[in-house]
Amino acid sequence: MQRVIIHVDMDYFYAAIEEREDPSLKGKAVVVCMFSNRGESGGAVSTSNYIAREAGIRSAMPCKLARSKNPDAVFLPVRKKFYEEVSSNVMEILRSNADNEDAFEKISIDEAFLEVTESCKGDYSIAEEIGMRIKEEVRSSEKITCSVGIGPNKLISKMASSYKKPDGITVIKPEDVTDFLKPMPVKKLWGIGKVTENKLSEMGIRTVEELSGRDVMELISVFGKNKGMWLKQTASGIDENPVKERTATDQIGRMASLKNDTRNEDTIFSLLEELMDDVINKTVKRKVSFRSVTVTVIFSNFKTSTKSRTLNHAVNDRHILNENAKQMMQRFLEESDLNFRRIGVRVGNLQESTGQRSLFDF
Ligand code: TTP
Ligand code: CA
Repeated sequence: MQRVIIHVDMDYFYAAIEEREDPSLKGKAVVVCMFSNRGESGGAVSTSNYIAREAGIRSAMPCKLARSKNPDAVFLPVRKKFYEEVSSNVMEILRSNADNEDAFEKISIDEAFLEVTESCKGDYSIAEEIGMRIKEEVRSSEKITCSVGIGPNKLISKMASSYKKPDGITVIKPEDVTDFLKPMPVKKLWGIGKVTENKLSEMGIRTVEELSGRDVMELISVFGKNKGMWLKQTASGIDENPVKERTATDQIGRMASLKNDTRNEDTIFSLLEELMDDVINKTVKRKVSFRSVTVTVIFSNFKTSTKSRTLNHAVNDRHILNENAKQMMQRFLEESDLNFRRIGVRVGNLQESTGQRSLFDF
């Protein structure tokens, strides 16, 4: 039987929760801000409601700039812990609508996939009823709205949920996939970033239809084998990845702001050391090894960039973490002349340590 997958994305999530908590915000522009440790003058927009978006306020924009775009907007500080509680209530509702416990995959604080192939026996009208039921359950339990996408795989359901927002539901049956994708600009394809978009544009490819019409060998010659094949498949609406739980505990990370924006290597590396110590201590406490190392930098203009490495095998080794994280941080310093604002390091692909000793044990 062909799979049927639902993707759910909460609408303007943090701001929607704030609206719910304070009915006097209704009808006003609401902006939720991540204020930095430098108080209200710093910080970036986490999200805003749709009224605020009309004024051009967007996620990741400096709060100062947002304020200049709509001085009447209400600015509120992020209450992450609280949103996480709402998120876990929502996730429970979503999980309970999946075929079984394992047919569920949370992908962020406000998004998840669930497979309903068995519950709807491949029938899209039943799948749509499940989608409507989810919307109703979330609305009555949490008093907020979500947008739902339904399709034959994760790629299509994810793109369908953002097709009509807020409070939308979009059903794309297998026979409608091609028409759904064809006119879209390639940047709308899930997984295509700015760099790929630009490269494709240089090749004269702007729409998904244009991309799917290209020979796979041509794409491979530009993007390499894996990416070239992935692009061809994605443009054809093919995605065979299973819906599979990726627990948030699959990663351990820490992030912190530098006291001032800086490019001073000593300052940056000494904060990195501190973060790495914390991370490695947590892995020891949890008795896990890691196979990937990721370093994140948020630059003074709020641009965020990450670099990742996958190791040959899982280790719990402070020196290996040190070496990889420092090399990636060095690359960031070489590649950009912006000041650094915030840095982070995390390890992932965690596995239970099997008792073998690592350098760290000595
Ligand atoms: P999104 O789903 O990207 O955005 P949203 O739910 O606010 O709005 P939409 O209706 O368009 O889906 O992100 C979910 C939450 O994650 C968002 O409410 C706040 C947080 N977030 C940040 O803190 N910083 C960011 O840069 C982004 C994009 C999101
Ligand atoms: Ca959302």
